[in-house]
Order: sequence, then structure tokens, then C-alpha cells
Amino acid sequence: MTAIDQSDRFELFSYWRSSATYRLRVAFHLKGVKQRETNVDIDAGEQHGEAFRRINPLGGIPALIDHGPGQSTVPLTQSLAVLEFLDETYPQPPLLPADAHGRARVRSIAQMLAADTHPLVTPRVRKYLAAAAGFDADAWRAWQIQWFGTGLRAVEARLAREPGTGRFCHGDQVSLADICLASIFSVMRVFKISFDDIPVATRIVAECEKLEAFAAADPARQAGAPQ
Ligand SMILES: N[C@@H](CCC(=O)N[C@@H](CS)C(=O)NCC(=O)O)C(=O)O
Repeated sequence: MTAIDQSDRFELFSYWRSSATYRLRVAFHLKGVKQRETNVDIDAGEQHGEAFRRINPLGGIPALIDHGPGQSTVPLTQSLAVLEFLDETYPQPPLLPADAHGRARVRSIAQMLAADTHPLVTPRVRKYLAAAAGFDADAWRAWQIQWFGTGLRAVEARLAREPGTGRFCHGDQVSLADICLASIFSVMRVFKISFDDIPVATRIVAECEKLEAFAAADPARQAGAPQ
């Protein structure tokens, strides 16, 4: 599929290893839409600078600005909301199932990862724990393992027992749930964290990563990634 070049329209504020940005890169690629990226250096704290706080007062990447003619240029934030915006704007291939129960299941799994797991392991949490509770690198690593593991094991339990699971998290079609699951794996890989007791989740992420949309979103392939 040849991508539609929408790089004049969509400006994605991003960082190479950001798992929430990864989700949007995958979705843009699956939809066959090319965006442009503006780097926000999380390691340098740019997300909490005045310029980016005007875009997202929470200081979180990604944000998306739609510069298209006649479109609102109010920044779109929260990766799950932006994923649904992209899905509504470019309906093919759909990232949500056709039935209400299926959509609820997919959104629920996606939120277990993007809302209940990922926020616990963000740089702002690390900064607070270091300053307020004296967390050093080892304590932070133990924290990451605890909360990545808690979220992923809960998702694994559902994937293993619920009949909706197929080649992907929900049947044989990539959905928001797969994008969120693979995004968590992508950042764990950066931090060299893995678990050997989540076989269904691991199998599904391997399926996702066979697809170019996921492979192209790999943090290691982004501008600014360490060589
Ligand atoms: N719930 C937000 C999370 C945004 C977020 O926390 N992004 C991380 C990068 S993946 C970030 O910018 N962290 C900056 C910080 O914690 O200081 C979303 O899904 O977009």
C-alpha cells in the first residue's frame, strides 16, 4: 500500500522510545498515512518546558496537531483518544471490532495497558520517587518490573481464558489492544525487561511484529535512538 502523504497536515510530537508515541506510529502506518514528527526530548525534560506545556499541560508525549485546512488546531492528546480519532478519520483498516461487546473488550484490554500500567512507569513518576523516596536505579528497576509485570500478567490471564482471543488480542484483526500491548513490549525492550510467564501476550506481540507497521514503529528505528 502506498502511503498518503499527510505530513503537511499531521504534526506528531514524539520521542524515539515513547511507547505512547509508538501506538500512533503504528496506527498511522496501518492506515497508510504519513505524518511528520517534531521531537520532544524527554530525557532533557522538554516535555515539562513552557513551550510543550502549552500543547499538553500534563507534559506527556504524544500530541498531535491537525494543520489541515478548516481543521481545529487544538492539540489532540492521550494516545487512546488519538487512536480513535485516526480510526474515525481513516476507517480502513478498522482498529475496533464491529460489535459492541467486541469494542468493549478491546478498549478494556487497551486501557489495562495504556491507563493502568504505562502511567506508573513514566519519567515523571521516576523523578518523583527519586526525589521523595530516595529511589536509586535498582529501586526504580524493581518498581518497573513490579508494575509492568502486574499489568501484563492480568492481560495474559484474560487473553488465555477469554474466547475472543485469536491470532491477535481480539480475533484475527489487529486492534487497539494489540497496539497497546506491543507498545508496552517495545519500551520494556528498551529497558531490557522481559517476562517468561506471559506466553499468549508474547505470541501475539510476535505476530504483530511480523507486520511492517509495527516493525517500523520500533524505538530502535526512530530518529534520535542510540546506535
Ligand atoms: N496517557 C498518556 C501518557 C503520556 C505519557 O506519559 N507519555 C510519556 C512518554 S511514553 C511521557 O511523555 N512522559 C513524560 C514524563 O513522564 O515526564 C497517553 O497515552 O498519551
